[in-house]
Amino acid sequence: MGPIWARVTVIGAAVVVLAALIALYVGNLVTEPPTVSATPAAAHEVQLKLKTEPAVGPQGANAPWVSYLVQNPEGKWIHSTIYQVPANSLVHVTVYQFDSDSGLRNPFLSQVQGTVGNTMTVDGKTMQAIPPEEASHTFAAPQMGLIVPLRGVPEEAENPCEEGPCSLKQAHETITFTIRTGKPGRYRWQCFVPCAAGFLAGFGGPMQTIGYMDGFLEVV
Ligand SMILES: [Cu+2]
Repeated sequence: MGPIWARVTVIGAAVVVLAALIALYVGNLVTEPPTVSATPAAAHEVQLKLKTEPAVGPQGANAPWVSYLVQNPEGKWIHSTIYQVPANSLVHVTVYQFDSDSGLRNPFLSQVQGTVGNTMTVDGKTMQAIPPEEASHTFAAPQMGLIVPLRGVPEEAENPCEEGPCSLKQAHETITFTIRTGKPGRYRWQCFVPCAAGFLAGFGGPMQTIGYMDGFLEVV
């Protein structure tokens, strides 16, 4: 093989490797976690069980990142933030909150809005708001007018979970609320608490990555 062909071969190989790397990068950007269905409870009613963990651990690609998880109808916890729920139905949501507070910068978001009755329960007690500084995360879907602030586990709590999978035997807050879905569509939801430890202003990394602090409600 002459020197020109050797050069062409090297350049060709380099182009192939580069194209593969670009494909991998774009693939990672557009890859979504699996869609997890809520669990049927009654006619036009489903149960959606979520949890938040201060670090997702081996369940996620970024072990130190704060994350939501969802329980599938078989009772298994899945690292995803894309939930499928039926249209024109009641969705009974339970969130097991294992993370401590980061605080909300906008106190407006510490009021419950858009749930049935505009209330939630926190450890069995009905509430309409929490002190903004006690918020650990929010479950908010602006398109649906939904905001639910999640109270953090107190600093002094015994047996806190530091890395997932967190067990219900560890310190947590239990938050419940019900939402009424309307017409089918893909509704974005997200956390509004700057909870991304170690990122600029707390808004990088898990705060802008589907599968951690952002996701979709697939209303079908
Ligand atoms: Cu958060």
